[in-house]
Amino acid sequence: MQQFFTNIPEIKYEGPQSQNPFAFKFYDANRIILGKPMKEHLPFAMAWWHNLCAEGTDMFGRETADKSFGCPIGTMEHAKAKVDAGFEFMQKLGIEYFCFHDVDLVPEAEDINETNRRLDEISDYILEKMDRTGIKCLWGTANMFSNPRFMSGAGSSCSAEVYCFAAAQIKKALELTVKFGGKGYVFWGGREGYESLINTDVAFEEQNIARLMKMAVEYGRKIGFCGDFYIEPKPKEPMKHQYDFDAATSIGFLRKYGLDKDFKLNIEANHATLAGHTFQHELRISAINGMLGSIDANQGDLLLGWDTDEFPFDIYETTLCMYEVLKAGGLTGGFNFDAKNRRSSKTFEDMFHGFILGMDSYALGLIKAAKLLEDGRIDENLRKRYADFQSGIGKTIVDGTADLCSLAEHASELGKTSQPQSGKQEYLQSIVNGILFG
Ligand code: XLS
Ligand code: CA
Ligand code: CA
Repeated sequence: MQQFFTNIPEIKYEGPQSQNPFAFKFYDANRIILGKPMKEHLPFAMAWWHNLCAEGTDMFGRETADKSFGCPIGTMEHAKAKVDAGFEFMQKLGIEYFCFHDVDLVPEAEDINETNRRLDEISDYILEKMDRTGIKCLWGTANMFSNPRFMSGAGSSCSAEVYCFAAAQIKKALELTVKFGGKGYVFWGGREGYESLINTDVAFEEQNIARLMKMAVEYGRKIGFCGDFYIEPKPKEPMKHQYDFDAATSIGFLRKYGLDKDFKLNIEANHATLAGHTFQHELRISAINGMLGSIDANQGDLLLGWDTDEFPFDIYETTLCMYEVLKAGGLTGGFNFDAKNRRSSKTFEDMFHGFILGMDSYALGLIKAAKLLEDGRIDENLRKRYADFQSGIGKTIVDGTADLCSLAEHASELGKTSQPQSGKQEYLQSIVNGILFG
């Protein structure tokens, strides 16, 4: 087996003072945080597409990074070299999971039967590597957005033939996910949206997407998939408007079509900010609805209106994310680095720097979030803020014994009310700063 990263050492923890570019400063896999090793709090995954396939192209320019791994791109030889490179990469970083789209693994052929044959061949090869290394699959998905046939959507397409191809890809991707023992299966509806309502039957498209998801659940359960299905919300890009706009919209859709028992959400940081929300908001909305499944751990650029998929480095964000995750009792999924190097970060070393940055940022976020919880002042403030509802008239509202008349009578007895107590936002923000930098 060929090795590709021979000049890069195994990445180990050396502590915050280390200046070694190939060492973790905060990610210490076996350090116990709140009774659990860091690596159990943070099941990290490598995204096949960004790390092994993306070569730095953008709308204005061709490849800057060489991901040929010594083989002609578009061949099965190259597909296998990517597997070798991927497993070597994950092992050097101590990453235990990967995520994939069907067409990340092999070059897509003209005929779907040939693509599927290639997928059988590569998945045997991947399975051998998984057995040998203990590396696991976090989730699989079908790419139903790159092929031109999906220009008007997949489950939302106006063509029944295209709908069949979407179904066929989901079927195969589910089979691969089961073959790899994947924990989850993702639906990211990149083309499930519209450009104009003038030519779009929204009601019909929504129903057809739900039908496809139902078929996926039925087939998945039949072939032994017992993990979670996920919707990954995103408001726009590539479509002007995508149906899975945000967590709240996706939860409403899942409940409307009775899919909420089989589905959870895969929340991506960059998609949250594109929707005009904070990452923390999307996590909280998912968590309070019992739908926080997995996370695509990246970061967007707030000055840009598109999906930049950067490696996360904002410690406020990772801290508040981990605060939500800890409060929710952890994830059933994991933290997939759906992140890519910048176009000018084009070397193999840069690939490692991206993951070291991301893993350290999440490790530091975890350490700080645990401190926020142990400190207790934020939780205490929350308890006090709503204490009005623990006794007296407030309690009758919560326990369901109040009605409009009893409440109106209370208001009338009061005549006028005083203002609610202070929200203390700045004080609480200074606690966060104290914990981050104290
Ligand atoms: C694109 C999405 C995509 C999904 C998987 O914006 O993030 O990469 O995670 O299809
Ligand atoms: Ca994603
Ligand atoms: Ca993204």
